[in-house]
Amino acid sequence: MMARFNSNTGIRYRFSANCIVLALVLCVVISVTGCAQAVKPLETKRAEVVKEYPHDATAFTQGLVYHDGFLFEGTGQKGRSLLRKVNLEDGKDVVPPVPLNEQYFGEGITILNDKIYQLTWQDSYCLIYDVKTLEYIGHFVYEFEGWGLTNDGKQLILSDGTPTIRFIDPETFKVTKRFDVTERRQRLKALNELEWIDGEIWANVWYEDRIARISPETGAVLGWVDLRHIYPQNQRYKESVMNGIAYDPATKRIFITGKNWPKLFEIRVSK
Ligand SMILES: [Ca+2]
Repeated sequence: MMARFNSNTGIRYRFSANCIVLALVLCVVISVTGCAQAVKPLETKRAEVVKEYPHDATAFTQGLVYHDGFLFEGTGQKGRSLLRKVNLEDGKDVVPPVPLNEQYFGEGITILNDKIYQLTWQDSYCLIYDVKTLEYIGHFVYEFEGWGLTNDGKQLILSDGTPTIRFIDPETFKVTKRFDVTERRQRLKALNELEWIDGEIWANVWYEDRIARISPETGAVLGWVDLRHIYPQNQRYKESVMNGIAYDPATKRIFITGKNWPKLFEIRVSK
């Protein structure tokens, strides 16, 4: 009896030991697989140039929008900031540009409900114009820096040069939602010009010729668009960075340009 009892106990011990080893192996496999997924980089799509257009090389582009067949552009620098309505084909002004007060440094623009909204960098004013006449019709004040601006058809969406994106009610001017943009849980710095493209927020990153595609629900980066090959660095000066995204939803054309770039590019990004 004793021998049989000991034998059974030995089998049980060996069986238990085998189970523990198997469980440890499974844990290691799952852990390694999980780590491999965690460090896998997000997809980067390379933009292809479809067509080139002239762009005013004196324009220090801070905001770019396509609306009703024309480009609208906001430019920066104190004493030189403008709001412009531009012909796509030749890059020339359709109407005389609207100068900002000399104390303002113009930033991002967007068009919502027939109004143009134009941020000023550290001046706390969002200027509002009639889209048909470009007449100034009012402003609202905000308590953060103004960099990029777009909208989702209901809310203004604003970047301030940090990872933070704010949604702002265009009637009450109150912040209704905010999040920090993250890539693999790391906060993304220096978000600049914005565009709403097919349910995503696209943001170019200051000093980097690349665009982050951002979830408007979570702030997570969904992927990247690489533009580094479009306007070589050795042909421009330090501040002449990519900074302008516009979208024509009717034809699904995407346009990009930058500060003092002599060209504006229609690009195609593979699905
Ligand atoms: Ca834009």
